[in-house]
Amino acid sequence: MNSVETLLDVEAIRADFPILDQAIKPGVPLVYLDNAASSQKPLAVIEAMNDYYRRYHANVHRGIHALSEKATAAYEEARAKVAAFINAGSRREIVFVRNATEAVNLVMYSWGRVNIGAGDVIVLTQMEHHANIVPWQLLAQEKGAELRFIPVTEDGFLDLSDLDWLLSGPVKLVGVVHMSNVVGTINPVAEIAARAHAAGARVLVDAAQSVPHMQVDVQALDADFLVFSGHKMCGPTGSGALYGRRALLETMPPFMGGGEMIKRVTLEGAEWNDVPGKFEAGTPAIAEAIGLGAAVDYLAGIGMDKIHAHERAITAYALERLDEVPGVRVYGPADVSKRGGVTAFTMEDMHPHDIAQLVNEMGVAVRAGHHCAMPLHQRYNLPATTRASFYLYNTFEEVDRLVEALYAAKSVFAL
Ligand code: C6P
Repeated sequence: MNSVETLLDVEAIRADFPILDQAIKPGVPLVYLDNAASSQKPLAVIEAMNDYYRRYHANVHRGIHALSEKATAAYEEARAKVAAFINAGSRREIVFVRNATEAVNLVMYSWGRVNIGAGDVIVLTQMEHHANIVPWQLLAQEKGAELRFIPVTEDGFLDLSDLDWLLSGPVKLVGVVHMSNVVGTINPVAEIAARAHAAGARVLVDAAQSVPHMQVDVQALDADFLVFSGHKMCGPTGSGALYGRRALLETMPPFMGGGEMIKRVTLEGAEWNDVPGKFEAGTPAIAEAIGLGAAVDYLAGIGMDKIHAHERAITAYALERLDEVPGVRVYGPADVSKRGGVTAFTMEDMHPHDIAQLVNEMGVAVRAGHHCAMPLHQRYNLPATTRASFYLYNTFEEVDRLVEALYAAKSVFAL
């Protein structure tokens, strides 16, 4: 066993995730390596949500009765936990949303429609997830704005050599993924943000793959907006957050209209609530926010630096073992200090979907496809890849199981 693995006490962590302790069929234990799509949930999160429904379910910010006050306190406490987790200046800078996708759309509809016009420029990267491309394509079509893309090098890094040109002219927004969900690259967001700000642009960071796996500090990154989903970080589906610099959130119009986002309504018009209430129209996902708060407690209790170090060690081991398998090509940086635990690969003469299906027979859950990053796959002339993605509860033995399953899949194809 590797020393970093012992540092984390993975066996104790696995005991917190009952779902991991199962066989997908008799004698075939589950090896869950699809964490970039969605992580599993510890008991602490499941119980926090259960507790809310069993003991104090009520609507928030509306009632003056005991249950509503308790639910409101728990909901707002969850917001404060999320704010502290990413070092936001205040809990008012955290807007609860359903997921990272909704957060990007909120920024696009609210901030983008006011601040981006005909001829303006939006700079994105070739490694963005569709969630940080399609909303901007919609806006560019509506407004007549221009989209520019920072290209990706063969080894999976952003090619910043033409950044000065890309940032020239009326650039209003730079959108960049912190950690790629395909090649795993951790991008130099602080450097890009500094250059974007010098060019007069705002910066939106897609942190859907970084916040769950490493310490993220919105102030150190100097992000104007940062988005992530709860379900990839041990929290429930239907939870997520938009971080927005308070001064920006204050000036932005609402995304949706309805209850709770107003201070006063007359038949003639309405006055908006303070942030973040202005962006949370209607009854929110209360149990999900409380679950996300419990996930933050769980991850912070273990320590993001330890989690990151563990994943780095597992990824280094996976890269080494995958390299032994004839015909396997792994995409992304070879240097594990520059990447996270997302490992996309191809195997000669085998379709990525066939690989995923065959390793599933041996209990190994991986994802195959374009992972909602088609432009990045086009960059490598690939229709799809197979992807193993690791988290705090994965072991070195599970990497061995993946490699054994790949050898078995190869032998099926050789028949
Ligand atoms: N990536 C994957 O398997 P949502 O679906 O809103 O929770 O997250 C969207 C998203 C945005 N940015 C990045 C970098 C992402 O990886 C994802 C989700 C999953 O890679 C599902 S496609």
